[in-house]
Amino acid sequence: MTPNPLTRESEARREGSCIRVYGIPILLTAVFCAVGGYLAFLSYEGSHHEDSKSQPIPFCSPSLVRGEWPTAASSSSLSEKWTLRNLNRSIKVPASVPGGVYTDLMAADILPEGDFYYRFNDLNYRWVAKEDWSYCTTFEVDPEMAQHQRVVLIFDGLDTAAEVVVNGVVVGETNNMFVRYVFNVKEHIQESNVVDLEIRFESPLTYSTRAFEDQLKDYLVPPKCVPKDYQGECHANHIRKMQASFSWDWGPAFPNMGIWKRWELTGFDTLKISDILFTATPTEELPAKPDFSLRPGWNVTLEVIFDSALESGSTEGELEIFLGDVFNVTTDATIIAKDFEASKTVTFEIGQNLVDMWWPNGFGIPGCRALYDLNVSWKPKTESPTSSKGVRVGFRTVELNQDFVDPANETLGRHYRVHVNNVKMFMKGSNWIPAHILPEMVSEDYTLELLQAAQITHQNCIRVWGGGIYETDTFYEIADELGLLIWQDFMFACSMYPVNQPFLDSVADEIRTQIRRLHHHPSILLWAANNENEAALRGNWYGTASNFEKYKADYKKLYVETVRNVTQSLDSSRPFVVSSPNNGIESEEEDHVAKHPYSNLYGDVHYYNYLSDAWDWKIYPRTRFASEYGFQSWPSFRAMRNVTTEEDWSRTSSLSYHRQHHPGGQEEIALQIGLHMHLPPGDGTEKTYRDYLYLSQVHQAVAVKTESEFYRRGMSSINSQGEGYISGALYWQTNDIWQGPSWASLEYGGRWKMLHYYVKKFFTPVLISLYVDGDDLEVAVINDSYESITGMTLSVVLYRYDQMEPITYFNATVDAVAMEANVVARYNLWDDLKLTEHCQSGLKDEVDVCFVVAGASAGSGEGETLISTNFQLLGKPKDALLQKASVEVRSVSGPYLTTISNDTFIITLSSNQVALFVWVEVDDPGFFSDNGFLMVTEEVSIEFYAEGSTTEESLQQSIQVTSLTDTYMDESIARVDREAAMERALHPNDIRNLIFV
Ligand code: BMA
Repeated sequence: MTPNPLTRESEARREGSCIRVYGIPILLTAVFCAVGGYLAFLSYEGSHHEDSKSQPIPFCSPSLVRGEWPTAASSSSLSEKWTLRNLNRSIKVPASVPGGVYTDLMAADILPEGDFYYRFNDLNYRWVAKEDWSYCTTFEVDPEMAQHQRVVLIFDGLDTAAEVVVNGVVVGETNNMFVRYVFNVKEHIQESNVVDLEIRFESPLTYSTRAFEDQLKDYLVPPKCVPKDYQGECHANHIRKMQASFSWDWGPAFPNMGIWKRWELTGFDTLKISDILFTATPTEELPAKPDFSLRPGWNVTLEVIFDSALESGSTEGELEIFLGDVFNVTTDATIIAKDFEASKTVTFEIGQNLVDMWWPNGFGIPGCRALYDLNVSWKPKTESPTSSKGVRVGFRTVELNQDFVDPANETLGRHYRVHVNNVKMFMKGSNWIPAHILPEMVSEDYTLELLQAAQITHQNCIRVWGGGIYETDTFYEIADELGLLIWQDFMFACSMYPVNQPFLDSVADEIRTQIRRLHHHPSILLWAANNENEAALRGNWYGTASNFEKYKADYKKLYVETVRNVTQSLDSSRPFVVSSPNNGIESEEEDHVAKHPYSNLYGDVHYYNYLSDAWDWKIYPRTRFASEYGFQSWPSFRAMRNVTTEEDWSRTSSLSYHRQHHPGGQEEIALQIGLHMHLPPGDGTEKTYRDYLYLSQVHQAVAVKTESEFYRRGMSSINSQGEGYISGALYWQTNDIWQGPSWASLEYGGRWKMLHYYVKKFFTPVLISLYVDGDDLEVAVINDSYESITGMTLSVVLYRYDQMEPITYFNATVDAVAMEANVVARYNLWDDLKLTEHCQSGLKDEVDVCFVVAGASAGSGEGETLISTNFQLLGKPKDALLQKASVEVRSVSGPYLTTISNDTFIITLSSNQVALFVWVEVDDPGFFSDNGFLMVTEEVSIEFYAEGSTTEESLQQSIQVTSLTDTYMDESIARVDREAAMERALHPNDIRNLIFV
């Protein structure tokens, strides 16, 4: 029988997630060695019981308990009540701390139009950001508090421009959301043990406008404003605040204010540990091929940072250090303070065979991420209280290798390749933006859900992009646990920035705060000073060319002399790059503003091209590292209907244009849909609106698949110009900030877009990738693991769109060579696949009659394992000989227990025709084993992993299935015909018309 790779894939995937006896999945207990409470909901491929039996995990650290670490020698117990009021006191409501103005006003029913994201509420609620707001509380402190040598108010984060007032006296001012502020309040506490604390926030719009105007008296620091499509606010670059809070091309403006992080009033007499910086260097050279059982020795350097009670001078005591149950030491320490801060460096060696190495996702022992509790206590010689802090650390090295690709010919450029534990690896991942425009709205569970969705889809690297926030501690703890390497931008994006001294000082404080806080996380791969500002300067995005030298000097002052210097003074263990995109060493050699920041031969590239055919691999650059690329789509109808009314349900509605912040975005989506499929009219019916949302996701999924596979295919070779050795593909963007069109693969709320299902397939460790080059269908095998697979069976099957039986197929025996991408088979469309013979239908081109699916498997008989499947359309679906398919739900059964979800359901679909991009949706939160797939058999079963508990009935009630021909207006359109499509109403802005003529 002709093999059917697509059907076999879904069965194989089921095998991977649970074991079945007579079709009933059995609950399997996941074994993790270093997971805290976060991983309760999901486990992943390779983590089930069988694996853990066959691969015991003797070396991993014991399960670690996430806990509250005692942070203060003596702190008041504050159960205070807060009030929020505006300047003229017309509004006075209870407030939450930590929190923000918007959420407090919402909780107090002051925002009557409902949800922040409902329809035009971003505009309706803008008034909030234009006012000044005060947070006030009154509380009593223990009279003993005032007896301490030093009494301080510590704010981990105030957003943003504020005065801190204690008992009517201003004790400090803030203007940087990312700085930890410490204010001395001893004398105020001494006067009274009843404390009136008030934080007076100035509107960030007022603050940044004033800063912009002050700056303008000297010279303009552009841009003057965001594009008007953003529906945003101007001058975010003049305030150290989440840059996207003034709007971005995927998000709304909610310029928040508030006490957004933890605060405390605390007193102490000697030292209080604030941060622990952790560096581990192996005592032996690590092998270039991974050995997951290797347990080398490590030289450890700890830098313990203290708040000091003394402004200057020395304090005697002991430092006690515990590294899990692996190592402990107590050492006498003399600690010298300066400006009420102190630090102490301690070094020690961990012998061989004591700790496991930390590896990124896809490497290491499955299900095991080796993390260790590190606890440091300060015990002063005097009677004063001790101070302790704990962090969780991992043992690993990171490097960004930039060797010449050919030392004999330096003109061919340099690598830009990540090595972890001396092992080179391909970075597969995406770019993270804030998960909500109001940080206080993001729960730990939601962060976990999003990052798990990245891990499940084989991602090993997430770039925290520079226009958002330095993420929460929880975010990085989860990344440590999931093995997601974090490319950490500093928060500067798409702008020029001021360089007056107070601004630079504040930036230096910011960098210090963040590096001290984040340094110990093994997940953090590198620091990058800004997003796209080298490219902006070189490319004159903001009209800086006429004064280039001035802006360049400013650029260097900020990112090189300030950000880089502070970073490197605190962290020599990680790579630092000045910008992304950037040419790395080459940019440095070109005095930090390279002639060609987008060079394919150096560093990383951001590549966006919305006007060419996005499904054509030939348009993509053979860069060293694609750190940003992508296409927009809309989220699901389920997401949109939560925040819209019927009148908005058209791609041409004012709401659709209001949400589309990317200039020309609507036209670009329409163009790309129109290039490949039939663009539905913007006629205001629910059906055409839903079709449009669906088609935008099909476009995006196939486009990003095409581009990502192209990058992976280029991992191990270069062309004669030196292009190739591609070492990373981080698509833009992981997650959404609200319900609107964006590049995200996960929509707001966590539901997977079609792209996310494709990510799981195109980032699979061993991938077969098909592409057409001239008259040849090429089959490449990409293996980014260190295990070769020899003797795989490759099946390439030719189908016609108008019948389910395959036409012909080819089998070949191929190898997946470790860490290589190779073309393993080539089939001429005419001589081998014989399109002329097999693919005739009236006047249709052969490529519109047939398409190809392929699969590769290893082993045979019972032991056969499916490695990867894929498909390649030869023409455009809009011209294809597709027959109207009725894809129906044959059955829903469950719940079953699997390692992925306690509520797993099996959904069986049937179809009477070949169906493209079969898309299954339910109301219940969760995700499917596969979605957006091609159906070439009459029946296909997939699994649904519910997030909460649900029932067959509930799923059956809401389940909906769409395939491509459902979006065709009537059956006849399946045969068409550009004319008919064009006649349908189009928004005047749709440039797809231009493309067709
Ligand atoms: C890149 C990013 C973001 C932007 C995205 C999509 O430039 O750095 O600034 O949102 O492209 O336009």
